[in-house]
Amino acid sequence: MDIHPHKQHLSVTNNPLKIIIVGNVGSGKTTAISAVSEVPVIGSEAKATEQAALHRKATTTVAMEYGAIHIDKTKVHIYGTPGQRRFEFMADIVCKGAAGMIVMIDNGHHQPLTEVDYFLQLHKDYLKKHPAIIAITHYDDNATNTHLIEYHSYIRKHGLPCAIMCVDAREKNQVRRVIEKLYTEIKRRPALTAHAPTLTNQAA
Ligand SMILES: Nc1nc2c(ncn2[C@@H]2O[C@H](COP(=O)(O)OP(=O)(O)OP(=O)(O)O)[C@@H](O)[C@H]2O)c(=O)[nH]1
Ligand SMILES: [Mg+2]
Repeated sequence: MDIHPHKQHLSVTNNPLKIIIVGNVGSGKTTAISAVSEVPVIGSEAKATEQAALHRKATTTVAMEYGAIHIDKTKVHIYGTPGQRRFEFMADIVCKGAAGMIVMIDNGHHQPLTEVDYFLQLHKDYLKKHPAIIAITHYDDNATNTHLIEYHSYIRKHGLPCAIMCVDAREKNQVRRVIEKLYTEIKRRPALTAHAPTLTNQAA
């Protein structure tokens, strides 16, 4: 018998949401999920094969990873995707049921705007109906030479309604701020997400 009936009230949550993080190799998708998740992250790291991945680290995501946080009373399931091009066939699979997307871009890449373009093209059908945030990482790196204003000009030129935020994927509070912003965008556009498939799986 439950002698603390109020506990039941506290555990009541809104419908869960799924969001996904896409973006180029080494931008910090795995790091961001590990920094922010309130549950142990389920991952799929393996030795990297593409040269770009080896530039910063020895391992890369080969399937996807899963973490979760709570915002208000909503459980937000976060799915990270592989950045390597050879896994792009998974794009449609990971987008299924997701209410919003974070496109994470490594500003230290030699052509970061081309990377933005690649991911926006890859997910263009999804992005027609769902909100997204472009999260620029590695802004502190010395190699960085593309400035935030250039991302803004690029987005404006292509008529994309995405917010752009700088984030250090290693910093929990910064990652949380990006997810909260996306959450706000999702809540602001209920008509578009209302018909998204119901999320049934709790983990990857
Ligand atoms: N200096 C700096 N390092 C960062 C920043 N964000 C992430 N990193 C580092 O960059 C690396 C990112 O690696 P991952 O998180 O594995 O990148 P990923 O996007 O999951 O890469 P794939 O799975 O290969 O697509 C890690 O070593 C992080 O510590 C940042 O803003 N500045
Ligand atoms: Mg990864």
